[in-house]
Amino acid sequence: MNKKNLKVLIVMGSQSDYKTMKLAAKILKILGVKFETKIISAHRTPKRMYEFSTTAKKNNFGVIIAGAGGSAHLPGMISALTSIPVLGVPIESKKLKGLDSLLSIVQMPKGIPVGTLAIGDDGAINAALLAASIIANNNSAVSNKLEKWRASQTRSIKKRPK
Ligand code: RP5
Repeated sequence: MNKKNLKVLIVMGSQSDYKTMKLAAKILKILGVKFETKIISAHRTPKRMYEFSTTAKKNNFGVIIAGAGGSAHLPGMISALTSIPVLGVPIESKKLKGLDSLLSIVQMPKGIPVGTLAIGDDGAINAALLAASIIANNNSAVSNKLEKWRASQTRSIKKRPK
């Protein structure tokens, strides 16, 4: 494993999750983090999930961001198959507004962790920022870009409302 060049794997259960998960990709691009995106469904493509999860470490992935909606077992199942940190993004579902996704992802029984972010777009963006922070531990270029991104966000907040 080359710790300096670790990549992020962004996975999602369905094409329909991409409108949210592409926000994670956008942030990683800005921060200069190498990443790949894939559709992997725990229930529709279980063999694909097994294959990617069990080879992710040797393929130099350092963090996995997994977005899933409904009965969202994808992040937990991936975490069961690899010790790479897994960040779960609960997709906002139509019927229950993502509460189903959130509870499925956040309530992992002890032993197999999933770092769970907020429901929907905010969760996808924060998952990317958190993934970048983890990658930044061994990558000074990403660390510098992350510091600059934060400083720019701070500067963008006006002192008074208009
Ligand atoms: C989950 O089912 C996916 O993560 C998605 O959020 C949800 C609905 O999928 P589609 O029916 O839109 O393909 O597996």
